[in-house]
Amino acid sequence: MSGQSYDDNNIFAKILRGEIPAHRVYEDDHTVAFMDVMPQAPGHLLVVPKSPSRNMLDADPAVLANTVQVVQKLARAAQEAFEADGITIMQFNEPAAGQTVFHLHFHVVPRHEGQPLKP
Ligand code: DGP
Repeated sequence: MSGQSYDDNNIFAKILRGEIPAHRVYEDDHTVAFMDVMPQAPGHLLVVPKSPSRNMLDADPAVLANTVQVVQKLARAAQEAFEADGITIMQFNEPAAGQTVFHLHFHVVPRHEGQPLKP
C-alpha cells in the first residue's frame, strides 16, 4: 500500500462540493454518479461515494459495499438505456494501476459487441 493520504483538492471532491460542473445522472445521501469527460464508450459514467477515500485501499468497507450496490443499480440502468450487450466495471488504485483522480470511483461502461474501448 502506498500510504498516501486523501487530498480534498482532487477534481471529484470539487465536483462533489459543486465547485466545478459535471453532468450528474444519479444522487442519493451517500453517492453521486456523473458522466466521464473522457468516455471510453457512449454512456461511460463514474460512481463516486460522497465520503472521502483515496481509493479502495483506504475505503471504509461499509462505504465500499454501499457504493458497489449503486454501481450494480446504475449498471443495470445503463444496460437498458444504452441497449448494451454488456457492461465493463473498472476501478483503479494508485498511479501504478492507472488511477489519475484520487477519490474512490468506479467506471461503468456500456459495451456493444465488436466495439472496443477507446484508449
Ligand atoms: P481513473 O482515475 O484512471 O479511474 O480515471 C479518472 C476518470 O475521470 C477518467 O476517465 C477521466 C475522468 N475525469 C477526469 N477529470 C474529470 C472531470 O473534471 N469531470 C469528469 N466528469 N470526469 C473527469
